[in-house]
Parts: sequence; C-alpha cells; structure tokens
Amino acid sequence: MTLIHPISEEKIQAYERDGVVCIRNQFSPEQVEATFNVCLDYMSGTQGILHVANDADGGPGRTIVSSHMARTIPGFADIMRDSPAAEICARLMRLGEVRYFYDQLFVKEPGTQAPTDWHHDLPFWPFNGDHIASVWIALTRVTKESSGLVYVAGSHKEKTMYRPDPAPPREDFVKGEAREFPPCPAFHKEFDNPDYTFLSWDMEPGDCLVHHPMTVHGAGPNTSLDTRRVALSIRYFGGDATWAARRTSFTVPGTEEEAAAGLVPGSFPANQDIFPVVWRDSEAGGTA
Ligand SMILES: O=C(O)CCC(=O)C(=O)O
Repeated sequence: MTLIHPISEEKIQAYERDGVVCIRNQFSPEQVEATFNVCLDYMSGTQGILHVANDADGGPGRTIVSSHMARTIPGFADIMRDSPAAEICARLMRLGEVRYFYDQLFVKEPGTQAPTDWHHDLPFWPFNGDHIASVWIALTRVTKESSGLVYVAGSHKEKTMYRPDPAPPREDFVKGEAREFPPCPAFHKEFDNPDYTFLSWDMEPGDCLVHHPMTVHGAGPNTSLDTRRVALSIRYFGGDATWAARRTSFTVPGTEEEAAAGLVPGSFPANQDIFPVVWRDSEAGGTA
C-alpha cells in the first residue's frame, strides 16, 4: 500500500519540532467505515477485554479502552497492517522499516466527564528510544469539546519521565524505576502561560495524529451529548528503540517470559512473532 499523499519534509520537521502532527486524507472512507464497524462489533461482543469506566457522578459518561486487538482480530489487523498507518509513522521517523508494537481503542461516550489525564506514553512501556510513534486515528468527528487530544508542543525533548498513572487506577501497576518518577504536571493550568504552546486539531473521521512517545498529551471531557468519540491508536517502532526493564504491569502478549522471547534490556526487540515488521520501504529493496 502506498500513501495517497507523500509525507512532506515540512511535516517531518514539524513532528521533530513539536513531537506531534496531524495528518489528513490518507485513509480511504471505506477503510475508516470498516474499522469503525469493527470497533462497534468489538465493543458489543466478547472477543476481548474491555476496560470500562463509568463516570463517577452516575451520569451517562463512559470511557472504554482495550488493547492488542490486532493480534487476534482480523478487522483490527487489517488497519494495523494494510493501511497507511505504518508507513506514515515510518516516514515521520525517517525509518525504512517499522514493526507493530500494539494497538489501543479509546472510546468516550457522549457526555463523558472523565478527562484523559496529562501523561506521556514511554513510562508505561518496557521500551526506550525515540523511534516509537503512535498513530491516533479518529473514527468519528473529534473536536477539543468532544475530548480531542491536546499536546504540549516540544515536550518530547524534555528528559523527565512522569509517573505512569493508569485510568482507572490499578493496584500495583507502577513498577521499578517508575515508582520514583514525579507526577505529570496539570498542564491545563498553563493554558494562558506564553511559555507553553498547546496543539489540538478538529478532526474528521480518518484524520490521524502521530505522536512521539515522550510528547505530553491529555484530553478534556466529551461535552457533546450526541457524539461518541471513537479513536484507534496504533503504535509502531523501529530504529533506536530498545527493550527496557518493566516500569508498569503493562504487558505485550508473548513477552511474559522475556528471555524465552529473546528480549534483552538495552537491545532492539527483534522478535518477529511478537513484533512483526509490517512496513518496509520497497524502494530501499524490501517487502514486509
Ligand atoms: O484517546 C485518548 O483519550 C488517549 C489516547 C492516548 O493517550 C494515546 O493514544 O496515547
């Protein structure tokens, strides 16, 4: 699959500068609709583990999150493997090859009050490196008012890792060095501070955001009373990514026994069964 619109040097430089870009018009309407329907089927079925958090106040709000669907469910594997997503990430990271890491569904029902707390992703994962990108694909219209993501531009260049606090909270989630990490600041208190630049985009279904693993982001409530906000985040890596000692109980299926899976802290995780190469630059002479 080739991109409809090549990723421009300007976009790559914006990704490098801000740690996030919005990419539009790369997914076909058919693929977006098929993926949206796959998400709805998945949410009403019994094929996976859904983390469902109802709003605390007894209101209509509900946040639904699930992970690793593309490993077992063909509709999710289709968009992970046979869509522009992997190539978009590879081009933005200037890589000739990327591997699938995991995918995650994020749904906020109309009226959901729960925000997505400010965080960055790397402290949640047993990884280090810059070459891990998430492509967050909007499957419904998304605005800041319907819980669109807001990013702290350039925050990926800071070295501080913030404590990976899961939502909803889980017992014994944070492990190892992450226990010492400071909590992520409440960046919404800085919205008027000229020292910070905040980035967010109104998105149509099929538009996507691509962010660096250290870029701080969060989202407000879904104040829309009639629009569900559905997004699929797919993470890919390559290049300088290395396996790291666990910082949380987040686990990729198949990596429970690290040594058996050939995963060594400090080394590139090249296990093709767990982290398959899903895009390779054919002009550089390869196929995935
Ligand atoms: O969609 C959300 O609310 C959170 C998404 C997110 O944090 C991510 O994709 O890294």
